[in-house]
Amino acid sequence: MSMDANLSAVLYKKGDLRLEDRTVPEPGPGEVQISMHSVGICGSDVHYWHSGAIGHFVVKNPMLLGHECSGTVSKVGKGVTHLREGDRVAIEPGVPCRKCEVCRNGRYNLCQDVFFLATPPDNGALARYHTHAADFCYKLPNSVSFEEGALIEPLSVGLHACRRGGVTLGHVVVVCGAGPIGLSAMLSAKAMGASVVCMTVNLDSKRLEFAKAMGATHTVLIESKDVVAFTETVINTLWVRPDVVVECSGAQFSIDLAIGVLKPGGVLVMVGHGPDNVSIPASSTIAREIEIRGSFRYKNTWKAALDMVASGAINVKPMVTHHFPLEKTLDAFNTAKSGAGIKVIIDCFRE
Ligand code: NAD
Ligand code: 572
Ligand code: ZN
Repeated sequence: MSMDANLSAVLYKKGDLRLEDRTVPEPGPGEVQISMHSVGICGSDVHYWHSGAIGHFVVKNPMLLGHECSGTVSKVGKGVTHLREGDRVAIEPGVPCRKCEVCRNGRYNLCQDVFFLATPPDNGALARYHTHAADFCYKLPNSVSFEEGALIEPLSVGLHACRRGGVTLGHVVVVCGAGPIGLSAMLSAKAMGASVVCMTVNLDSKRLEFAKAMGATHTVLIESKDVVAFTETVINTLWVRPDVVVECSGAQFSIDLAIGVLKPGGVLVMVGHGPDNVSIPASSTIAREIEIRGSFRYKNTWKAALDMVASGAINVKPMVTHHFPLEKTLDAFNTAKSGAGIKVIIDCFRE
């Protein structure tokens, strides 16, 4: 074996991301070994790298990063029947316990005993090889690239959020935030039948141009701090109040805006993770029976998301703005942190 048989991107502590060779993992029963191909960098990877923690998840021991990924099955563990060597797969990063009440009731994304890639203390998959529960690996249709396979993960966040919001035919939807998650929510809402999808973003007009090019029907740039005036701007842009707002920025301004613009009985889906305590305009929420729903990761989205991408109903490709080889992981992370693009992909295969 060469010196970099399993080159891996390991976060030792805040600001200390290293490339090192690790033992190639062998698949246990029910697992597959995957020769990794594409790994997208998520905001959370950058956050762990730069801050060493997100909320109470603290990097205490060296941890591999990366949870948006795809690759090729290189070995099959005992008992695996639906995959074979050579299959191209997209990986669902969270493997729940399968036994607790929420798992048994089908809301496995809420399992408290989940293994989740690149969430301390669980290692991620930014390496040449990774082993994973085979039933959380999904065969890529021939027409779906590895790159698209990795993007199924952020797309799933948007798809789950729209499902949580009950987005359906003819709905008017506002998505706040035009990063990969907001764009995924916009693409999902359109594919689920929303007739109008408006995106808002703070100051960054480039991101709105991007959103428009990817299919947002309307875009509104937040330039003022006056939420009441801005609420009017959004309603005047749409001519109606939205049925659903999918909040993908985590900003207080955006939550105030969401509740201000929604139609009576409308639904606010909270996806963005900002300050831990945000305030809610109480009277407006109570008197207009606004429903506020949390949205956490995803469940049962991979098959639908892959079908949507394979059929062309959803096009995630424009989101990818940069590629780096695994050896250039630090450059990739610096680019992601700079905000220069939308989605940075690391190619883990050897040239
Ligand atoms: P991102 O930082 O790339 O995008 C956020 C966007 O929001 C940026 O474009 C920013 O300009 C914009 N923004 C900032 N303030 C705003 C405001 N007041 N109004 C509107 N837009 C504003 O991040 P991302 O990768 O797209 O993720 C978005 C959020 O979703 C993050 O908070 C992330 O932690 C969260 N997230 C949640 C889940 C979940 O399961 N709930 C999963 C993945 C990501
Ligand atoms: O793609 C999964 C994902 N989830 C994010 C952020 C980025 N990517 N979430 C926001 C933070 N929460 S958390 O529970 N956490 C740190 C584990 O606060 C998870 C969901
Ligand atoms: Zn993520």
